[in-house]
Order: sequence, then structure tokens, then C-alpha cells
Amino acid sequence: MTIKTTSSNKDMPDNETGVVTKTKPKTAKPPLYKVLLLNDDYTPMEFVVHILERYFAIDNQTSVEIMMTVHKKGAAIVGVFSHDIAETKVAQVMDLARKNEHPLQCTMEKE
Ligand code: TYC
Repeated sequence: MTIKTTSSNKDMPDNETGVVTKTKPKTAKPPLYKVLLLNDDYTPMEFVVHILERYFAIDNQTSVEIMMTVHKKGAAIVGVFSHDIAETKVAQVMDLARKNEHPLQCTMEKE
């Protein structure tokens, strides 16, 4: 009678440990982009709050808090989106700011 040992078992060659490893799934996640609002000295606070409510669906209280963060710190991330959505949000903000002659700046950055 033959006893098969671990070292001669074809299911577990000598160079393998028996530890289960994960192989990387082939579906790559799309890159995400942070959308940032920048501070300036002229855009009215209420306008910034309106932008956050209208284009980022952020409630009034949170919008006031984010606006105050930008006002005090110089900038804040207002959301993280796919490239297309981030680009659209930036364009919508810049468009409304320009139409109202406010110098508000909105930018996007790869995460
Ligand atoms: N600093 C502006 C003011 O005092 C308010 C402001 C907040 C402007 C956020 C831009 O992204 C901004 N009126």
C-alpha cells in the first residue's frame, strides 16, 4: 500500500504553502475625481450655499458648514464622482458663477 505524502502530492507542490491567495479581478474600477470649491473675497456666502444645494444635493445646514469651511480654510472637497459627472458639476458651477458675475472657482482633481 502507497501512502501519499504532502511533498509528492500534485495538488500541493513543494513551492506552494497551501495559503489561499486572491487573484485580482479583471474588471478595473473607474478612477474617481474630487470636486473642490475655492474661496475668494467677493462671491456672496448665500450664492455658495445655493450652489451646494442645487448641484450637489446637499442640505442647507451642511451646505452652510461646507461654505464656512471654504471661507476659513481656502478650499473644501464637495463631492467625489466619476470623470464625466465631476466635469459636469464643475461646468454647472462655473457657468452659474459667470452668469452672476461672481469669481467663484470650482475645480476637479483625480483622487
Ligand atoms: N469668502 C466669501 C465671502 O466672504 C464667501 C465664499 C465662501 C466664497 C466659499 C467662495 O467658495 C467660496 N463673501
